[in-house]
Amino acid sequence: MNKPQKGLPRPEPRQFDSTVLAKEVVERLTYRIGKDAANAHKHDWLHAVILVIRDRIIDAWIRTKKEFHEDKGKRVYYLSLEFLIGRLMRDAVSNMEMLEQMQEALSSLNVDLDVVAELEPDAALGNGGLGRLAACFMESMATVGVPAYGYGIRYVNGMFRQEISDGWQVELPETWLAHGNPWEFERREFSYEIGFAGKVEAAEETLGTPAKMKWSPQERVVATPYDTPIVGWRGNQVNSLRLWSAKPIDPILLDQFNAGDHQGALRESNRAQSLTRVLYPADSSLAGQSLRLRQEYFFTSASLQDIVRRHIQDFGDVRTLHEKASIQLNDTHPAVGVAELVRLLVDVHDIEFAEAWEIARETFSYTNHTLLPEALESWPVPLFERLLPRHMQLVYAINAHILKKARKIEGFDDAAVSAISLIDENGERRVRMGNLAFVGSHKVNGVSALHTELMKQTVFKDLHKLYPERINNKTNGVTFRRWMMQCNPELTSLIEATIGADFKDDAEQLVRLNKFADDAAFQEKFMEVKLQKKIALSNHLKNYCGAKIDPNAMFDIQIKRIHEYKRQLLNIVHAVALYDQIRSHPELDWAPRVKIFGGKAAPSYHNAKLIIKLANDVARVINNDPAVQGLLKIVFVPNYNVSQAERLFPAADLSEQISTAGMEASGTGNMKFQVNGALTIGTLDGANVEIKEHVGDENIVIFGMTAEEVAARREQGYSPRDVIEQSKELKQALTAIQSGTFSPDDPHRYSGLIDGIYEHDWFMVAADFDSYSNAQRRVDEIWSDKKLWAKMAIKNTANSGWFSSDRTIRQYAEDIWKVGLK
Ligand code: 26V
Repeated sequence: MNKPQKGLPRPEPRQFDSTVLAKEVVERLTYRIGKDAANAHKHDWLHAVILVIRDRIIDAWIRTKKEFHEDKGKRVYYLSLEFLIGRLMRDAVSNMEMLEQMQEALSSLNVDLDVVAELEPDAALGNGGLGRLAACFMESMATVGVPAYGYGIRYVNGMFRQEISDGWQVELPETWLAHGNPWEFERREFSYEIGFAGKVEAAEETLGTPAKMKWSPQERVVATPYDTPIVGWRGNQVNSLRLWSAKPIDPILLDQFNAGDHQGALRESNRAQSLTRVLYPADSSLAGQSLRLRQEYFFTSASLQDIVRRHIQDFGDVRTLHEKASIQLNDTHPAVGVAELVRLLVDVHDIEFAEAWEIARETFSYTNHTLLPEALESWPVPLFERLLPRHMQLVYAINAHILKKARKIEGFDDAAVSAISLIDENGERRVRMGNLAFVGSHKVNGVSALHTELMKQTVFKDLHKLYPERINNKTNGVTFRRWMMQCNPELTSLIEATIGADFKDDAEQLVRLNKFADDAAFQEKFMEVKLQKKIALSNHLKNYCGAKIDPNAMFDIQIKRIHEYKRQLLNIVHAVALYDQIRSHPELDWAPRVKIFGGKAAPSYHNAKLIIKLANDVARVINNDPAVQGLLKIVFVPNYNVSQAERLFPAADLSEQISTAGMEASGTGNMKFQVNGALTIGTLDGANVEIKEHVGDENIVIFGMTAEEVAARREQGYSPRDVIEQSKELKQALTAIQSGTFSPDDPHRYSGLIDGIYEHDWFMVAADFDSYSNAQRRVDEIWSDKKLWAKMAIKNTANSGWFSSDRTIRQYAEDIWKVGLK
């Protein structure tokens, strides 16, 4: 429907009816792509459809920009090294409320929208949760009316494509730009120069302390932006995602080239371009790689130069930046921005350090996404100093400023001072990016209630003492447009038929479903939708990876990055134990289960890759054993990504959220399962705690140690060997894996992995095993009572509304950004 727009009337409102759309699609195909309908490939149709939608979005985009310009309000800048967007077409059509008309238009041309939609590559510019959260936030900011810009990197190769070869993960480059990207617009006129290395000298006038300086970089590249429009629900507002690409200053050094030094002439150009070539495919730990620091500084500097340029253009005086701009640092990846903004203010705009520091702190805020020590970024001082000599000076200046303040406070001993220092002096000296982000921000947030408390008690304990008002909680959320309305239109229609359409604008209206939880007719319809989605997934998996699964079995799904703390291993060991039990007691009434796994391992993470191999080895044995046919099946879905996720969440019965308590900052997959009516089996970790509070204790299956118990147990020193000796079920399963039952070709393949459990079991797989196994029995019992299962599933969907990223964004807007909503 063509909505009346407030503000500026459109000169010529575009029409949305299907005959007009069909005509436009053919027109784009002819004049933009140069094909006629008879010769068009499916890709050409996709392209033509995108161009038609894009034009309508552009109308709203231009209007939004104009409104921003006129209202002169505060803007939000979301700086993130990752945006894990997935496909954009369905999101755009559906948010523009053109889905049915476009489907009709295409079918009049004998083209199936679903078929062409499948051809769109995923924009996979992120690793996992942190990147996907940034994508959900971009959509929610456009929906709730936050005037926002996302800033990141336009990687040529995003997250690698995972193939499974003989059960092992193989990484292949993902070339999402191969067919061009119709969503982006290059904006060369907003290019900036970015410097690296070189020397720092006193500036001509050396006013202020510490003084203004002149940095002459040894190396320079150009950052050129590409803008993608991000359209909110009902097309109300369209924000920009601005992604930077690195280009050489001189595209070709012609003289050098003509003089015969072909390689030399191209070297500089290649060096520049390699900056934005590839996303780092790790989600924790980084062995001090300078290319990564270069990427971080490159995109942060470009973004800050752009923000400052826009501010001066609109408001004239850089001193009011903090009143008109709020910059959110998505983890520490853009934390060097704190020093960069101070540099721009002091060295370029002649502001005294003390004032520059105040402006910076008022402008920035920082979100922490992990407490894992290996994922907390820090850079060796020599590397930082060589690459960013001026920033190193400023880090020292900021540090002196902070430590001076701390030393004045009673009870702040040497240990506390050294904990808050921006420089880690234990061993090789390193710059602590978390501390830099913390001191350079007026607000620092965690991503679930538990995670926020743990931040106060652990990594930021002493900084929290110094700045007790700074840490705050903003529990994550997910966009219901993608994670319910687009990926599960069947459920969306059922809900609309039951409680009306209000939930589409306000997810919390879903609570009205609570009163249907006991209604037999509704239960039947709800489970019928679930079955349909399970049939759709089964059909898909058959084509996609040859897996044959029975839609009537319980779909028990764990999909997320592979990491030891997420404990896919616990799930696999449980599968082995279950396999053993079914074979020993074939007479019992087993609930048929399909355990589905999906996820990528960091290429350098040995144990994570071994866990993938183990899942595949165990699958091969179990799936080929007639003794458990129809009762237990294991599937590893290759190349788990946003598009696979959209098929998996709606089809899930059981959501596995089984991290070692205290280690998963929030989780967002847990929310996507809940929205789609899966029951959670989980530990009291991250946002699971809050999911439990919302659905009620009786509608979730919780097991295992709490974060506090895990900490205490680690403190005491724990003997996994004793635990294993006392659990027959666990011992048998571990012994089977260790002795080569699942790896006859290499019987010792898993010795190291299983030895790790016996020797230290850092992730508490053994300690939590019996509790997990009992919880799984409870799941089986619930499954056997179809009405109870349906009721619990409905309660999950009904109480998922609070986990909308619209709620999260409103909280950021109110408590952190202090920005009005439209
Ligand atoms: C760290 C590194 C360091 C090495 C290079 C690449 C790289 C990429 C990402 C990260 C940080 C990963 C942190 C992360 O993804 N945290 C997840 O954030 C989600 C959103 O807040 C949250 O739901 C998950 O629990 C949390 O693990």
